Amino acid sequence: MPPPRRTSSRARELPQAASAAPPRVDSRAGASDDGGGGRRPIEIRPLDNGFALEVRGLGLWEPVPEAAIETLADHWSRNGVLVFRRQALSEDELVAFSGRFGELDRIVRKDWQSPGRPEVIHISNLKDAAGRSIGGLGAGPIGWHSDQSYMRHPATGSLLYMVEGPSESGRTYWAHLGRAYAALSTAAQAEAEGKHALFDYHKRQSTYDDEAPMSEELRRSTPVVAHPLVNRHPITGAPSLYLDPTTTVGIQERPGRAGDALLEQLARHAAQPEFVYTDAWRVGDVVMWDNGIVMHRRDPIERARHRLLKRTTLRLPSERHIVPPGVEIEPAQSGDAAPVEAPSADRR
Ligand SMILES: O=C(O)CCC(=O)C(=O)O
Ligand SMILES: [Fe+2]
Repeated sequence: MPPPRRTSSRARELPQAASAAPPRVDSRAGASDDGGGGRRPIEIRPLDNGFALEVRGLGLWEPVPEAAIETLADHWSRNGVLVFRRQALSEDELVAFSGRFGELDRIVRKDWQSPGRPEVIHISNLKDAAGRSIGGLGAGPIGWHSDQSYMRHPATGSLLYMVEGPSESGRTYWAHLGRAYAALSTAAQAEAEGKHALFDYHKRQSTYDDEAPMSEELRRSTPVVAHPLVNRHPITGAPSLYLDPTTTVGIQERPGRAGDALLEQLARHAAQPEFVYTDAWRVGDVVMWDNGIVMHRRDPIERARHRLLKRTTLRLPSERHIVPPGVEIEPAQSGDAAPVEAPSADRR
């Protein structure tokens, strides 16, 4: 396959809503109580690199008017990442806000779940008095991935709320895969089209800090699945790659090295700075992202710094978001998978 074009100019030219940022949106469609009986307008503005949008003027702890939710849902679906600052949320409030955008997913990693709300997981490097992690993902780096890509029916909406943590380390990065696709050469686009990547949670789990070896139960409930490498946005029709180098183990139509090479090339292309949004975390940040059109990664967390984020996971509606359709792959096709059973539940 010819090398992907390194320029991002094409991404900027394309009038595709899923890969182009709005110039500046000042939405008065929804507003929240200003505490004095009045209404504050919400303001939505593009952040660095255009696709991530910062939303100002909403306190997510209070009921957000339906018109504002509709505006946010539309921007989320088209752009992939929404950022809110200086929030202060109970777990009930985090769950209530998240649930306005899709059905909450209850993950089965009991060791990551909040003792108070099973729909919330803790992402943390903290340990309890017995030396056990209070959440998932430890302190190490996490490579580029897409949450739940290894599920046949992935719950593609993720919300992270920063309760406590450093700004100097543990940065998270989101790469827009619609923009990355748009900047590929025509030949590279044709090469990716019609292919299916194979996703294996076993590969991803082995990269985590602070994790026991995979249990038989976990192995059985996460058979290798295949998803299209290119999906189209249900509203705009804009094509987007579906990539997760931490989890993919090949391409169904290109067994062996050839498939691996194509995946590596696409992942390298998509991780170029022009497709990536990052920001230093601040306490009170809420970031919501759509795993159907972005992938993300995290830097390691500095030693001796405490970090706690709270996460919810959503089944985003496929009428509004790309939800990659998956099929389970028999062990013989994927090489090393354990006996296949229908996935009983979802993970991260
Ligand atoms: O710790 C982070 O910043 C990101 C963790 C992550 O990948 C996730 O919550 O899906
Ligand atoms: Fe993640």
